[in-house]
Amino acid sequence: MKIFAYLLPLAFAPAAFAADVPVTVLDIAGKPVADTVITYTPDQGATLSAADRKGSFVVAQEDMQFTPKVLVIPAGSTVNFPNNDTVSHHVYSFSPAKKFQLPLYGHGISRSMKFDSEGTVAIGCNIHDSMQAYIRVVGTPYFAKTDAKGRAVLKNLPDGKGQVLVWHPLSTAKDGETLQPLIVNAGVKPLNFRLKVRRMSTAGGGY
Ligand SMILES: [Cu+2]
Repeated sequence: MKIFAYLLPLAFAPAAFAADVPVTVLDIAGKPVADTVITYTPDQGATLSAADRKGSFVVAQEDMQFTPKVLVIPAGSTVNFPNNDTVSHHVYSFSPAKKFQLPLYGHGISRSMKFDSEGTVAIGCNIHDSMQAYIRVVGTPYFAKTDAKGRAVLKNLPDGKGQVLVWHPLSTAKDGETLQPLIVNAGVKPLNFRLKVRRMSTAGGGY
C-alpha cells in the first residue's frame, strides 16, 4: 500500500504548460504584412515528429501564378506542384536549401519534390518570369504564417525560454529574418512586430 504515498503527489502535479501566442505583423506605415512566416524554437531545442516530417503540401500553378506565394513546411515534407493552367510551366529553384528542376509539364499534371534542408527555397518558372513563390523549410513544429490582416497564432508553445524568428520575402533585414527572444509562461503576451518591407517588385503578383 505504501506505493500510493508516491503516486499521490504525481496526480496533483501541474500539467505541462503550453500557450497559444497571437502574433501581429505590420509594416512601418502600420499596414498588415501577410505571408510572414513566424517560427518559435525553444532554447532546449525543437524536434520534428515522424508525422511532422511526412507532411504533404501543395503549391499550385493557377492563373499564371503560384498559389500560395509563401508556404511554410517542416523539414522532410513533400510539396506537390499541380499545373492547373492551360499552358505548361517549368518549376525550378537555385536556392542552396534545395536546387531542383521540374521540367516543362502541362495542364492536369502534378510533380512532387521533397524538402529535407532548412532554409528558404525561392521558386520560379523558367517560362514566366513573373511567377515567383517561396517555400520556407523549418526545423521546429511551432510555426505559423500571417493572413491578410497580418495575424497568426503560434500554437502549443512549451513553457520556457526560446527564440521567435520572423521572416518575410520582402523584409529588408539580413536574409529577411528578425530574431527575438521569448519567455513562454502563464503571463505570455501577444507579439507585435513592425517590419521594414520592400515594395512588390514584379507586375505578376509575385514577390
Ligand atoms: Cu510558367
